[in-house]
This record gives sequence, structure tokens and C-alpha cells, in this order.
Amino acid sequence: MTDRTVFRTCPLCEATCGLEIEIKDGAVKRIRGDRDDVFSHGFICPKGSTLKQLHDDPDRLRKPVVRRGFDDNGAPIFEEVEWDEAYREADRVLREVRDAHGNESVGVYLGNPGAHVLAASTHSRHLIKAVGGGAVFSASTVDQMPRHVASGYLYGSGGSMPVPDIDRTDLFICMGANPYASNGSIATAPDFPGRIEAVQERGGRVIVIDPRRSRTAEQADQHISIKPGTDGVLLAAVVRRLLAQGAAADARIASMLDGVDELRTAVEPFTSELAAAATGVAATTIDALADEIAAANSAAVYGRIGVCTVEFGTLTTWLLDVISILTGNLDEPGGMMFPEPSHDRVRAERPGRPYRVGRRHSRVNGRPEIQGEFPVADLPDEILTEGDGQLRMMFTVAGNPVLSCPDGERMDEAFAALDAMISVDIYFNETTRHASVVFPPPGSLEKSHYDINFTNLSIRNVANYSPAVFEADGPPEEDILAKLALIALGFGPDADPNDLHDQVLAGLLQAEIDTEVSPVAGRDLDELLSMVDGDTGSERLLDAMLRTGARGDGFGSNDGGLSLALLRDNPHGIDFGALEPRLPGLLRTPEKRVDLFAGPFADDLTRLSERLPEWAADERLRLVGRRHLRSNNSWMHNLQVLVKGKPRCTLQLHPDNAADLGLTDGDAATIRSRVGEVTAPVEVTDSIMPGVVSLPHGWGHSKPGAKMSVAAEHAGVNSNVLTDPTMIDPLSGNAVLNGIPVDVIPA
Ligand SMILES: Nc1nc2c(c(=O)[nH]1)N[C@H]1C(S)=C(S)[C@@H](COP(=O)(O)OP(=O)(O)OC[C@H]3O[C@@H](n4cnc5c(=O)[nH]c(N)nc54)[C@H](O)[C@@H]3O)O[C@H]1N2
Ligand SMILES: Nc1nc2c(c(=O)[nH]1)N[C@H]1C(S)=C(S)[C@@H](COP(=O)(O)OP(=O)(O)OC[C@H]3O[C@@H](n4cnc5c(=O)[nH]c(N)nc54)[C@H](O)[C@@H]3O)O[C@H]1N2
Ligand code: SF4
Ligand SMILES: [Mo]
Repeated sequence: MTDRTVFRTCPLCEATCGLEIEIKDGAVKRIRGDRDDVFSHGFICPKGSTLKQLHDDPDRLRKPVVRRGFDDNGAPIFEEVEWDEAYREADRVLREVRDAHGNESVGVYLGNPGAHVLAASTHSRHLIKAVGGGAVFSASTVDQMPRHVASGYLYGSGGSMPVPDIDRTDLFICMGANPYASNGSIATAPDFPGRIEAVQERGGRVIVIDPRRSRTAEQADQHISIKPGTDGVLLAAVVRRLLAQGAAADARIASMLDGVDELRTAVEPFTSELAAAATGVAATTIDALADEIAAANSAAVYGRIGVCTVEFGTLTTWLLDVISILTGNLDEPGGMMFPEPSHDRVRAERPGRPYRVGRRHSRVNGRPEIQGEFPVADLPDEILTEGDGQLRMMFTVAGNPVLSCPDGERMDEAFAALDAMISVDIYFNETTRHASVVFPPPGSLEKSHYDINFTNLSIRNVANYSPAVFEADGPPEEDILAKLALIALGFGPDADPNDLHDQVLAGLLQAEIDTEVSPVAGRDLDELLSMVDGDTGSERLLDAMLRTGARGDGFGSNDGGLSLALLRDNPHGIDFGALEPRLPGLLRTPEKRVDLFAGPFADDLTRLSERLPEWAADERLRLVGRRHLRSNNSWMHNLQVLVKGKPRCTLQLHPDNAADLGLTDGDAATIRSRVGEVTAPVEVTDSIMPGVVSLPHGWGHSKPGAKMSVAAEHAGVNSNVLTDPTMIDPLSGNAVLNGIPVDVIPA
């Protein structure tokens, strides 16, 4: 192989940085930021260059693994097999479970990297449909489900998520997010830190609201410490103050807005004084915050993990948008805006429909289906509770729920209790060690990349495609997913994945041909099919989506328009400019109105106000999480470069609490919640507010049988052993990962 330099988008987090990769003698020699990338301009974080280590990691699976029974001690016996044999085994175990227990005994869990993998973005839904049991779970309910639900009610689609127009804002409010560590989420903005500093350099202000003085808070002009879980109260008080001071939506939004009078009544109980008692934020600070947002030329009022993974996650997310609406900052430059991804199809005006949840309810806890899913917090109950419809088998794709999801020990027990499990994953880890068959997809450098999901969350409209750098040993990830789908549909282990790819592609194009406003309306299907570009099933779908999309070449009807070919010619990406207003066009609500109370928010404000006295009197220690720049949830701890140095899985605790508990730096402390306990070294720091303790998630690599040798040496403890599965945001089913009541005891 000749020496060469290639460019590609980093798939590890939402920032989508451009990488410049030097290849020498068939191996990665060096990875650095691509200075010519149209979006990231050379920025990368320490994880970006570890695609080399990830590619070379001897623990990364290259061949399927099949479980061959158990040894005398009950430990599973695993064997590496050829692909054909693995598919035969998958077919066999699935048939066995379905014959004995029916289709509804088989569930699916989708993990986070799936959102970053083109194949999973195009094909997971086909696997879900083929499995057909309806028991669908994902990392969404330990992450951003509140954002989808708030958007669903407000804008008619869970996919319409406003992002901070950080590059043009005068005031950036960052609530429960730490982009200096996370590089941003539901806000694809490579070099988020640089963009924050640019706000300040042009005379703007940055305010961080967080129980910890995070790195982002350190950089901010103002840091407001808040008691975990209480952000909704603070925001309700801000809304009350805004309304009292005469704030009103600008004329454009006001013309499509309903519910402001109801809002006035609903937030009445949230005086700044009561909010102060519940949140720990002074009433004057709350009023000043409201007044500053109202006075700013533009304000981007943004919140993330710390406001989604709490008991009032959906209400809090909704309140963030309400504030944007009331201050003229929704859908306006410098405020919160809606991206327009290139794969968005041109669509005729349709009558909207009310957003609905709860078409089905979960078997054991009766929780409503939301966005087609059930809360992952309920997964152990669904597996371990006997009765009709009990889950006996799971598919997992790119997920590690044993570490990443609530009630870790019981989650582990549940996965161990399954009759069978099929996983698509690059590692044999805490979760996949329970699988009957693990199918390893190509590594990141062995597959092409395009961000279907993050172009929908991007603070500029961009498009960037990267071809695979190396040839993979095994099949493309979409072939694995298609094959499993075909197996689940009963076509057997020898089915050809291309049959599914072809059918999906033809279906997509036919729908366009039948759509009057599509650029390919009325064209001939075979003609279009013959024009589609791409080497894999997902690439061909992507080409079809792009070409019939908002900026597409329309298969010839729009010369110079977007296509996979055009992206191949632009290895540093194409920038389509800053975001533009999209309302009312984007709205899928009835009559294209934004009705503030289309969802159950009045009732939820009541639920919130009823919580005020309890919060004001709360004396319990509250556990929150945190992220480190060198981490990525649970799965990158197997790279020495990322885990070396001081152990990071420490319990942070304020000096006052440490003194009360008789703990000093480095002591071991046991942290106990209603459902579990873990013991971790203490890190005393005044960067955390008194009464709050913090443990990062994604650690706990000490499970026997997993094959992650480096991670095992830096095991840490699983913070989700403490996560109480009964604590969820009822509106979204999202787990409460922050604000968990705990006791801390010297170990
Ligand atoms: N306490 C607490 N818990 C949390 C959070 C928190 O803040 N606090 N954060 C939550 C959030 S935001 C999220 S998104 C979830 C994540 O939850 P999960 O997605 O379930 O967990 P991850 O640790 O991201 O595991 C990803 C899995 O994907 C595999 N993988 C990596 N690359 C690929 C690939 O290309 N293809 C395939 N098929 N597999 C791949 C990895 O080996 C790993 O097994 O964790 C949540 N858990
Ligand atoms: N380095 C690294 N980057 C990542 C990841 C990673 O694991 N490591 N994970 C990726 C994923 S999947 C996601 S979803 C994103 C998440 O991206 P972010 O949302 O930026 O997540 P965090 O860095 O965990 O920041 C959450 C902040 O919320 C604070 N917080 C906790 N509870 C509360 C509360 O009740 N109220 C308020 N106001 N704040 C609170 C925490 O102290 C923390 O500083 O990061 C992504 N990027
Ligand atoms: S910030 Fe995210 S996308 Fe950028 S290099 Fe780091 S991990 Fe990759
Ligand atoms: Mo996430």
C-alpha cells in the first residue's frame, strides 16, 4: 500500500472534527487536526488521534465470537468462528427462543455509537422492525429523550431540536453541560471551547449553571451553582420574572404561538424567593439572570445532560425553549436555531398531527412508549419478571447497558439471565460477554462515515463524507445489520444482505418518485437506481438521500447540487453557511402553531411546585456525574493513552462535607444509594458545591470474562450501580442520573 494522507471526520463524539491521517507502510503513522476542514479548522481533542490505537487494539474483535455452553464453574466458553457459522448460530438461537416464547420475547437495545455510525443510522430501524417484538430500548432514555419529547410537543417532531447559535450570540447560557470536557452535545460545534471564548472576545457573556465549577464554568463570566435536579424551578422563576417585566415573543413567533396566558398562570407559584430556597441560587441572581436574557441583543439558552437526566428533564428542556420564545431568541440568529441537514427531504406542506406518546405500555411497569421506545431503566424488570411477554433474548447494537444504564448490578443480572443474546460490537465487554454471538463490525477506520444524526444538530449547515481508510477483514456493518434483519424475518442464515439494501433503496426512491414536490417526481425507478453511487448498502442509501434532499442534485435536475460524488471531491467537507430561520416551515404541529401547552406541562409545573418544600428542606447528599476529556462513556478505557495518569474514577466532595464525614483526599469512601453501593477514592475539592458529590460514569471494568485488558487494569467503579431505576422523568422515561440521594461513609 502506498504512503498517503487521508482526511476524515472523527466519529467519537458529536463535535465531528476533521482529522488528517498519515498512512505509512499500511499503518497509521500520525493523526492530527485537518486545518482545512470547513467546520473544525484543525481542532481536535486528545481522543481524536486515538483512532490509531483503537484500530490497533489487540482486544478489538476481528472475528465473530460464539458461546459454546458453560464450563463446570458456570463460566461461558467462547470460540472465535467464521462469519457463516456465526450467522447460523444467530439463526438457531433466535428460532429456539421464538419457538418457545414467541416474538414478543425478543428485545433490542441500541447504544450511543450507533448514532455516529452511518450503517447503524441507516439500518438499525430495519433490524428493529424485523425483530418485531416491540420491546425497544436505547441509550436515548439515559440521555436526551426529554429533548425529543419537548420538541415533539412544541414543534410536532421529536427530531426538531434547536441548537445554540454560539457563533453569533451575545449571551451564552450553558446549563448542565460541560463542553470543555464533552465537546458539546445536541450542539455539534467542533472547538466548542474556542467558540465560547470567541463569544467573550467579541464582548459577549457566558453564564454556566452547574453544581460543579466545571472547566466550562471556570471559563465563564459567571458561574451559578445550583442544587442538582432543581433547574426547572430556576427556569420557571425566570419565566415568571420575564412575563412580569413584559417580555413577549417577537411578532413572527407570536403569530404562531398559543398558550402565553396559560403560562402566566402556571408559573405564578414560582416566585424568585421560593425558587431560591429550592435551588440554592439567590433570588437576586435569578432576577438578574432573567433581566440579562431579556436585555441581551441575542441569547442562546442551552441545556444538556445535567438538565435532561433529572426528574423534571422534559419540563426543564421545555422551559429552556419557552425562555427562548419569550425573549425573541427562538429561530433567530444568535439564539436557538434549527439546522437544516442535507438529507432532509423536500416535502409538501402537510396537515400536522398532535405529538403522541403511549401508543403501547411496557409490560411490567406500564410505562408509555415514547418515540417507539420504553425506558431502559425498566429493562431489568422486563427480563427478570416472569409472565407473558417476558424478554428472553436481546439484540444489542453498539451499547454497553451493563455499565451505562441504571441499576448496574441488576442490569448485569438481567443480561446473564437471558436465554440468548446477539450483539453487534467491536469489544467483548461487560455487556457483550453475556452474548450468544458477537458480530464485530469494521473498526472506525475501516468504514465510511457521514453524520446523518449530527448534521441535524449542527451549529452550521455542513456536509462531510469520509471513505474507509483501510479495507475491513469482515463485512460492512450494514451487511451485519441487514443479515440479522433478514434472519429475524425468517430468510435464514444464507440470506443476501443486498436484498435488504436494494429493497430499502428502491422504497426510498419510489417514495420520492411518488412525491409531487420531490426533485425526482415522476422519474423512472430503474433509471434512478442505475445512477445511484456508493460501494456499500449505506453509501447507496446516503447518495439517494442527499440527491433527493434539500441541496441535492436531483439526479440531474439541479446541476452542481449535492451528491456523494460531490462530497468525495471535497474531502474537507462543504459548508452551507450559518443556520437560517426555519419556522413555520419546519413545524409539524396541527395548524402549524406552537402551542406551549400541547403537552402535559401544566400538570408537570404543578408536580414541580409540589416539590418545592421538600427541596427547600433537603439535607441528603446528592450524587451527580461528570465527564473527562479523555473518556467516552464506557468504551474507550481500553486505550492506554487515554487512561494513563492519575485514576479518574474518584468521588469528588466539598471540603465541608469531607470534614463532617472525617474524610480526606485519597481515603476510600463507600457511596450508598437505595439500590446499591460502591467504594471509590475520595477527591476533596471546592469545585463542587456543598451537599453534592460527583462520580464519573462508564467505569467498573472488573466484571469477569470481559476481554478488555487495559480497562481491567484501570477498572474504577460503576456509578450506575447507584442509579435508582424507579427514578425517572415520567414525561420522557429518561432515567435520573443526576441528583441521586446517597449516603457517603468512610470505607
Ligand atoms: N451515570 C451516568 N450514566 C450515563 C451517563 C451519565 O452522564 N451518567 N451518560 C449516558 C449517555 S449520555 C449515554 S449516550 C449512554 C451510553 O450508553 P451506551 O451506548 O449503552 O454505552 P457506551 O459506553 O457508549 O457503549 C458503546 C458500545 O458501543 C461499542 N462500539 C463502539 N464503536 C462501535 C461501532 O462502530 N459499532 C458498533 N456496533 N459498536 C461500537 C463499544 O464497544 C461499546 O460496547 O451512557 C449513559 N450513562
Ligand atoms: N470526553 C467525553 N466527551 C463526551 C462523552 C464522554 O463520555 N466523554 N460523552 C458524550 C455523550 S454520549 C454526551 S450525551 C455528551 C454530554 O455532554 P454534556 O451535556 O456537556 O455532559 P457533561 O460533560 O457530563 O456535563 C454535564 C454537566 O452537568 C452538571 N450537572 C449535573 N447535574 C446537574 C443539575 O442538576 N443541574 C445542572 N444545571 N447541572 C448539572 C455536571 O456537573 C456536568 O458538569 O458528551 C459527549 N462527549
Ligand atoms: S472533540 Fe470529539 S470529534 Fe473532535 S477529535 Fe475529540 S472526540 Fe473526535
Ligand atoms: Mo449521550
